[in-house]
Amino acid sequence: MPTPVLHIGNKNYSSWSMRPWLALKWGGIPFQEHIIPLGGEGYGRSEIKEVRAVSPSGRVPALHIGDAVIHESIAICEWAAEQSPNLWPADPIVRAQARAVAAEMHAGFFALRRDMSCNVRRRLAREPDWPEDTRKDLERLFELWAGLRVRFGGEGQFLFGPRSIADAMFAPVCTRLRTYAVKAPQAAQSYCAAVFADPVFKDWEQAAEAEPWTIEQTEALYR
Ligand SMILES: N[C@@H](CCC(=O)N[C@@H](CS)C(=O)NCC(=O)O)C(=O)O
Repeated sequence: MPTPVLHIGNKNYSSWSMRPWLALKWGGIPFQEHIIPLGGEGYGRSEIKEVRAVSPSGRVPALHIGDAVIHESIAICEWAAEQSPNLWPADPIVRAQARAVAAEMHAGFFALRRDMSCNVRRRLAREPDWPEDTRKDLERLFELWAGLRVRFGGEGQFLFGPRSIADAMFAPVCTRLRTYAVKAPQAAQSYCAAVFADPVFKDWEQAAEAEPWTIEQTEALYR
């Protein structure tokens, strides 16, 4: 197999890129990364020229394996799990439940995503007042995480014990809670602390902090 190339956005701003990047690294799958700085002409309309050149949807991430292109973060994570099955829990029913929460993240939490744009390195001093739908997303998130930790966490520190794709899907939500100074219950704080302590996550975070690019509309939020 040719070495896969993962095309991603800026590490500071692209939460969808972080997810498969973590999954590929956690799975020990060799790949090259290619960063396309987001922002500027066509951004927000899936019309960035450099992105369209590598991804049929005009969005990153996109994984190239030879001539094949896999877009959508969850599909790339699933491909990673085919190479490295321990990225999902071993038990089929538990695995289906892990897929359910990964899908819930991929297809949902719209208000949270709308109001808490990913900005890994930023820290607000004070939590903004969230609208009702965002508060509801946060309540669902905290209930979901706490329930998974109690039911499946066992000795491990992650949602299903060891790291899984479910954690890759939620890792950028942890950074959002940190960025926007969200007052989270203890269980959510401990879970995010485990994500932040993960060495692979730290590599992403350090690269995000070192990036030279800024996206003004994201930085302008809550100023
Ligand atoms: N459903 C897609 C979402 C991908 C997505 O929205 N990516 C953003 C960056 S985080 C993007 O490429 N935006 C470019 C644009 O808005 O023009 C996935 O899961 O991969």
